[in-house]
Amino acid sequence: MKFDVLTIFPNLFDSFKKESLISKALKNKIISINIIDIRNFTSDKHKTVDDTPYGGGAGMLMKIEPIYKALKSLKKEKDRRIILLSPGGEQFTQKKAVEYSKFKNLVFICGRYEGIDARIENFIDEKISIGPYVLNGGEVASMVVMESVSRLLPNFLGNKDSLNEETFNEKENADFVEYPQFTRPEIFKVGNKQYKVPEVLLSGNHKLIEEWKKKNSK
Ligand code: 6GU
Repeated sequence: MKFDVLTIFPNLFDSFKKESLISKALKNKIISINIIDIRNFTSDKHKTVDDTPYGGGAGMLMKIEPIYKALKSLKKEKDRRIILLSPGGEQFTQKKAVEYSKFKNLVFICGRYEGIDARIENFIDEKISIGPYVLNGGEVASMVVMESVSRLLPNFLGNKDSLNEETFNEKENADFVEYPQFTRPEIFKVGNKQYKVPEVLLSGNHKLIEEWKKKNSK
């Protein structure tokens, strides 16, 4: 899976790429993450990426040409989806993550300022929002989408079981169905309070444990 990310803040992705399972997946070539600085596709000496809206109104808009040129610079993959991250987009879900995981190449356009020149609509496949709230830009949202898609790819997770047992795999808006889990110590003390692990989980009785897990799954 190849991710291309068009952004004016390329450095935001540095630690995302360097840590944990994403860095491992990059090393193992299960994914690649290609960060494209939109500013490199401007043609004026000030490297202008924004301008005021026609007809007036608050704030600035991202200009269309640098984004278009950045898009044009990408190798045209056949199995590719061009996604604009925008608070006004369709809600991103686990079902959507599964759908995306079947592509070879996902291209993310990260909007900033008050938005992007609406003519961008002619050059994208879809608009996605990660939830009903407003972020400063699409960068964090693109990382959310990349992470949820990456972990669905074959060989991304070391332990296959942790994906199979997982709650809302393939299902949309499924309720959280995992049971509470505990690890050492058996008794966690804070002052004179004691927080104990449920007795049954220490019993070694697999039938009772399975029943407890089922009963305590939401
Ligand atoms: Cl994708 N972008 C912005 N700016 N805000 C958001 C969002 C995206 N998803 C939820 N809020």
